Amino acid sequence: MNKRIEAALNDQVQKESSSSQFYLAMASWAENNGLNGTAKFMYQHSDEERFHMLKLIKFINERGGVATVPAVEQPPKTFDSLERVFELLLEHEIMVTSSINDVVDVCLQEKDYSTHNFMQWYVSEQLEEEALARGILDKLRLIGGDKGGLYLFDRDLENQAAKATAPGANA
Ligand code: OFO
Repeated sequence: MNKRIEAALNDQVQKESSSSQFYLAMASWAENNGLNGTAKFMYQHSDEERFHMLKLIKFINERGGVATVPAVEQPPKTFDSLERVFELLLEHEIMVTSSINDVVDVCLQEKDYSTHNFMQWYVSEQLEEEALARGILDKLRLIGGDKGGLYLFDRDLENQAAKATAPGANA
């Protein structure tokens, strides 16, 4: 495998791993703050990020490169509010999108069209994740400080997480 491509993919492995840790910290915070639906949603999101990392590791190794398993990063222990959690999630996804774009750029520079093709899955995934985070944040801003609204919001996220894990659903 081309060394620049290998380095770019390994850098992405680290980003996905840190996303997984970040969302795990959010899940744990939500669980400790009575937001069980949000916690389920975040635990699931954390698992998805681990899957994104594994997919990259396997791709690198299958193509003759060497995947580097990154050190586990310490995410924040606490968050100021639920709105802040989703703001951070959106900011993080925007950063990940830009990093995916950088990998795609290296693929084009190195004329590695098969890795470019592989990366298209991540490009689409980022579009979905950013749209999801923006949608959730919009809802939270509408709710403001309304406790009843917040209760329904949390239940909504629980249903969303349950749907995503239902047999036949795309996790
Ligand atoms: Fe891996 O998609 Fe979010 O970060």
